[in-house]
Amino acid sequence: MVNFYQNILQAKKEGKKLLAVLIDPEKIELQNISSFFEKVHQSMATHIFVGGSTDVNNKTEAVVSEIKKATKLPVILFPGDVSQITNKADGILFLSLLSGRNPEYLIEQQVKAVPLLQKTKLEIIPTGYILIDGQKETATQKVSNTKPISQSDIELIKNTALAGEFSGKKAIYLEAGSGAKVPVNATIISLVNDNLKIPLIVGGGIRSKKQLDAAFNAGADLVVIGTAFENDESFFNQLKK
Ligand code: 1GP
Repeated sequence: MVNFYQNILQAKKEGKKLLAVLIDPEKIELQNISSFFEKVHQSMATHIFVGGSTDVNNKTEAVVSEIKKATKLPVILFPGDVSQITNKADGILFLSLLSGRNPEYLIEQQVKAVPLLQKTKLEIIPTGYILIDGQKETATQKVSNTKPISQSDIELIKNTALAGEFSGKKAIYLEAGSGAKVPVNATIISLVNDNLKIPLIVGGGIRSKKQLDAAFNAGADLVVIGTAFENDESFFNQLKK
């Protein structure tokens, strides 16, 4: 069986950068998925993440099934809550919101997920999720009822990431929030990367190749982009292989 986490570790070792396209089931129509993937396949995308803060119409499973028909890229769940778990994907970022102090997203949702996960073969990737201020109140903040860490509180961000690593997380995700005005800045990425041994995922508000390269150059191992692809499919042209 493919071990997606091992592939991420291997890429990190080789300095090969990874790009995940984030698909929010609430924002994509099933009939548009196959044409969307024609563009994805011409781009440098290496992973597909599926998830959103909410999925009121329970579309996740149908969307993942359609994505699996359209691509061989690994499909990893990036769930806002337990309702977004489906065995149709390949793996799951088992997120714990370390920047917040809301037990629901630190441990409650995770406990509720266990009976579901035990019935699946999803590869589980324990991930410390750190919300950072992207100068826009995002859905993640509202739904989780937590405050992001200010980009100026760089020591707190580093210490939170390391607390995640020391407690056994296998990856850290620095998140400015979907549609953030300002992505996580290079100084933060670089400081966290210098201190961390595990892979570093960065996302939120990245809308140009320049911003993508800046995140990679600062030390992100895997960058996640959603909104830029939803709003401007020509963005794929900037990211051609
Ligand atoms: C959100 O990090 C991801 O969880 C992607 O953010 O939609 O702003 O690209 P964008």
